[in-house]
Amino acid sequence: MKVKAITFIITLANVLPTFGVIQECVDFGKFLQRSSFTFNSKEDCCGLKETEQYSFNITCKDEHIKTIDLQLYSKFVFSDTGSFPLLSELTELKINGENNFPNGILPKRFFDLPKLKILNLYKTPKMPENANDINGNSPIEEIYLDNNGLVKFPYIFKKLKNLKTLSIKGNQITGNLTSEIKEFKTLKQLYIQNNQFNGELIIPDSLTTINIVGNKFTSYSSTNKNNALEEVYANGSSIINDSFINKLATYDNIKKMYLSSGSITKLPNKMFNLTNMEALYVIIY
Ligand SMILES: *[C@@H]1O[C@H](CO)[C@@H](O)[C@H](O)[C@H]1NC(C)=O
Ligand SMILES: *[C@@H]1O[C@H](CO)[C@@H](O)[C@H](O)[C@H]1NC(C)=O
Ligand SMILES: *[C@@H]1O[C@H](CO)[C@@H](O)[C@H](O)[C@H]1NC(C)=O
Ligand SMILES: *[C@@H]1O[C@H](CO)[C@@H](O)[C@H](O)[C@H]1NC(C)=O
Ligand SMILES: CC(=O)N[C@H]1CO[C@H](CO)[C@@H](O)[C@@H]1O
Repeated sequence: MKVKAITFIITLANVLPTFGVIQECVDFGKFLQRSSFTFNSKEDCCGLKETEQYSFNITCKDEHIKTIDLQLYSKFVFSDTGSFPLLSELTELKINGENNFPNGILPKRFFDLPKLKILNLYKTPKMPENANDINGNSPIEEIYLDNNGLVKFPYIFKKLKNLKTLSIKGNQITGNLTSEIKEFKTLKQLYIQNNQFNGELIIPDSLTTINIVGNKFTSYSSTNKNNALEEVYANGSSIINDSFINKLATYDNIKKMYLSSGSITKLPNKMFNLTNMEALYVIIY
C-alpha cells in the first residue's frame, strides 16, 4: 500500500510541471533551444527569468504571450529567425543584445506577427534587402532602432501601412534624406536625432513630431507641406533662421518649438496667433 502511494506521488510530480504551461511558452522555448539557448521545455515562461545567457520579462494573458522583453548576454545568434513562433496575441517585442540575427539583418518574420504593435531592437544594423520581403499589412505602429549602428535610412519601412512612429536615434546615418521619405504616408513621429544627416530636410506631410537635434541639416525643403506639425525639436541645428521660423508659424497646430541657438533675428507676427503654443525656445540675436 505504502509503495503504491509513493509511486503515485512520483508520477504526479513528473506530470505536474507541464500543467499550466501554455503552448506558446513551449513554442517560444523551442525557438530558444533551436539557437542553443538553455531552456527547460516544462517550464512556464510567463514572468521574469534570469540565466547566464539571457534574461527576460514575458507577460501573458488568457493563455497567450502578450509582451516579450528579452536581454541577451552572450554573442548568440538566432540561427533560424524564420521559425520565430507567430504568437497570436504578441503586441510588443523588444530584443536587446549584440548582433543576434544572422548577418545583422532585421528578421522579416517579425512583420508576420499578427498583432505586433511595437518592435524595439538593439544592434540590428541591416534591413531586409528587398521591400517585397516585408509584409506591408503588418499591424506594427512603432519601430525603435536606436543606437543600432544603422548607416542608411530604412526606407523599406515605407511599405508598412500602419507605421506611426519611427525612432532611429544615435545611429551613423550620413547624407541627405530623399523624397522617398514622402512615401511614409501614415508616419506621425520621426526621431532621427544624433545622426549625421545633412543637406535639405525633407519630411512626410503627415508628421506631427520631428526631432533633428544633432544633425547637420542646412535647409527646410520647399516641397514640405507639414500642416499637421505639432512639435519640432531642432536645438542647435543650422537649419534655424528667420525663414524657417516664419514657415513653422504658418502651421496652426504647432505646440512646441525647440529652436535654440540658430540665427533668428525676430519672431514672426503670426507666431502670436498660434493658439496651441505650449513651449517655445528661441534665442533672438
Ligand atoms: C515586465 O513587462 C511589463 C510589460 O511591458 C511591464 O509592465 C513590467 O513593468 C515589466 N516588469 C519588470 C520587472 O520589468
Ligand atoms: C535661411 O536658410 C535657408 C537655407 O539655407 C536660406 O535659403 C535662406 O535664405 C535663409 N533665410 C534667412 C532669412 O536667412
Ligand atoms: C533646447 O534648448 C533649450 C534652451 O537651451 C533647453 O531648455 C531645452 O531643454 C532644449 N530642448 C531639447 C529638446 O534639447
Ligand atoms: C492674427 O489674427 C487676427 C485675428 O484673426 C488677424 O486679424 C491678424 O491678421 C492675424 N495676424 C497675423 C500676422 O496673421
Ligand atoms: C538635395 C540636398 O539636400 N542635397 C545635399 C546633399 O548633401 C550634400 C552634402 O553631402 C549637399 O551638398 C547637398 O546640398
